Amino acid sequence: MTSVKQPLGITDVVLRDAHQSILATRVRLEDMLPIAGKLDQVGFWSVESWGGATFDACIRYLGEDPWERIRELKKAMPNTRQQMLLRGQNLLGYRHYADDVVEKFVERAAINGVDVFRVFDAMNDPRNLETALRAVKLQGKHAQGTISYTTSPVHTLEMWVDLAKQIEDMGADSVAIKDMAGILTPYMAFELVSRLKASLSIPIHMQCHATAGLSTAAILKAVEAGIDNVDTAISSLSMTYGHSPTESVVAIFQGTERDTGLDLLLLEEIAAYFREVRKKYAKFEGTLKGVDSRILVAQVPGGMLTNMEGQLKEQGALDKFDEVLAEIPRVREDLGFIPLVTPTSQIVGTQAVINVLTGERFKSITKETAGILKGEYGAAPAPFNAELQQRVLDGADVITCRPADLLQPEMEKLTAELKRLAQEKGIKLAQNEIDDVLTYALFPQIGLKFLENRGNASAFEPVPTGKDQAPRAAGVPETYTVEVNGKSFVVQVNEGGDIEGIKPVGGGVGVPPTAASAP
Ligand code: PYR
Repeated sequence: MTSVKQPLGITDVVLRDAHQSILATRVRLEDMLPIAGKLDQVGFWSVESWGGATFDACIRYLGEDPWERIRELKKAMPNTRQQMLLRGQNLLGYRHYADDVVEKFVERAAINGVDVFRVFDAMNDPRNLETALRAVKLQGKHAQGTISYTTSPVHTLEMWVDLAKQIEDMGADSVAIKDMAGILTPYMAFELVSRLKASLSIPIHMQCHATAGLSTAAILKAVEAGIDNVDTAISSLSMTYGHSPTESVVAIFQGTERDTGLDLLLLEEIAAYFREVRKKYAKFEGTLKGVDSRILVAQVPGGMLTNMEGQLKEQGALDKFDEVLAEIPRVREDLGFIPLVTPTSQIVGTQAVINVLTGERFKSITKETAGILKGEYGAAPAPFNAELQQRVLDGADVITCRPADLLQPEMEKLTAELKRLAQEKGIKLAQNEIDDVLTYALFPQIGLKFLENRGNASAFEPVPTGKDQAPRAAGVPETYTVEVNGKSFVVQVNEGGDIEGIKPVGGGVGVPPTAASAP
């Protein structure tokens, strides 16, 4: 152990990254508020409750106003820092926005309730963090700059330390190591944290995904190296695509000099609550049961594997999965060994699928892949494939400045545009119109659709009940109730689709089991 003696700080991510990773970002505010009071009593360093994909999911699927969500959560947890994940100049979207949008977004997020901003860039280009970090400092909130951890022949400990120092020099209050693929090995975590602690004077935070089975061991070694805070998720919404369980990490350090001081009994009450909530969202569960060891070889985030499986299934090309898996690292190399995290994970994954399905590498190049090669997303850790770059540039100059320097201010134009559209379409804007303008700025199409339908639940996904398409355990027969000539019968159908039995309802047979009883 090093000389760091203060309790290990815990950021619980149950309200954001845990359900983003495990339940397709579908958990609704109505399932968060009943437990917020207990979460507020725990004494977490922070609770991650906003940002990442939740904003998009709120307006696209849930019909929930994301601004309302953070206001309500802040109100319900007055004693706990509310934390968000911000994609640097990409904010919560998939392209770079002008600086005035970034500044206004951070200001409104802070006013609505965000206390800690974890800011990352998918290229690890520190210039893409500058505006957001400065805006957070201006609001007097905690600015956490991020290293998006990855491995490649060009990534060295020196490179990470250098990036972290640049982040510190920008005025960040702390640095986070973000291990989105879950590939940070425990001994590398020890080395990395030791070097960062020796070189930086601001606190170090770490987030590891559990997908490859390394996360809890990485936390242990990071703590031995003196890390200040780590992310975990309440046990009933942890592991697989998510994170190490909060209670396990609390138990590991109980009685040591890094004891978190958190109450396991209180945490168990919270875990029991989310155990039930999880059942309601069962239809959004991924297929992974334990550990996905393919990640250790392919070095890609687990979520990306499931997305690709889906894409290939839709194309009737699931048999090409291994080829795509082999193609991803090659595309990544052509694109300068960029980390794989939103939006680069989607860009590289889609290009790899296209390369395999067309039978010729880069026969067709997506607009986004071309954008990376043109420098629209910033600098990569290594040079791009020169031949490919020349092809997409077609005589134009590559962008070498901070990409957002080329973007004109957008807020004024977007505000006028939304006001005109609101009048035309009869949209009632929020009391703080600027929040609606930002929703529209980030997502012009689905944002506008959301504003048009706000308050009309039928325009969005129905609230899950847990009884809808819940996955059925192997070997458990499905039951249906059918009516024949005014009489109800329970019909049991086995996995092969054959009828196993028919019983009349009533007459001592009992109420038929529902799909919710299947685990
Ligand atoms: C996001 O950008 O949504 C991540 O969770 C990385």
